[in-house]
Amino acid sequence: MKRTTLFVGFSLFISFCFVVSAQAAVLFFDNANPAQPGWTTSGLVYAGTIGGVVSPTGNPYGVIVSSPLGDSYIQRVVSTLNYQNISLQYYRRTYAAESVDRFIASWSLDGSNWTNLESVSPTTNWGPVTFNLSGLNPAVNNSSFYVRFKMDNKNLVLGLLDYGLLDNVQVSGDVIPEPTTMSLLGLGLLGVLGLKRRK
Ligand SMILES: [Ca+2]
Ligand SMILES: [Ca+2]
Repeated sequence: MKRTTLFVGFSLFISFCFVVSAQAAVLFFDNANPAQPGWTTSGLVYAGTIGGVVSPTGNPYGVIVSSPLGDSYIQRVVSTLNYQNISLQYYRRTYAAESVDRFIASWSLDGSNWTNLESVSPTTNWGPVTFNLSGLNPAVNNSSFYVRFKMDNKNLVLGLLDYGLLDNVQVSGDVIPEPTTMSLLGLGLLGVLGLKRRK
């Protein structure tokens, strides 16, 4: 009985170590400055400020400027290789947009087919917003998971610009357990079960 308790305790300890080692790691983080490596843009995107708006995480931030003549966006690839339970967080708001306009965040596997994460009306609320992508298979263990942030200018009055403001984009995830770690854990559990059966 005492030995069984000891083994169960040991097994729980191993499981605990395993869980601790699976804590979230930051895979990507920056303030949406298109000059930093990895970002690509379309239209006009710059790192700075607009209209005296201050970011809760500090200036500058990414400013996505769309006009009735064309929308602007900023996008990048994030590698989630060897990671699962992916989550995406960022701060965002709009400036000088009309009620029909939208700030759109989306993901893609190939950079051409996009699925929206959110499409929000003009807002002065920075967030942050967080998307738990643990149920989204394409986001898991993928060397080329795309994210894109776009200001969708739907108001066709010429001369009116819309601004999407974006800051502190962060992708995080948990390390996918090594098969050997899982095997050792499994063997440990089998050992405990075997001991129990022998009693
Ligand atoms: Ca910032
Ligand atoms: Ca507009």
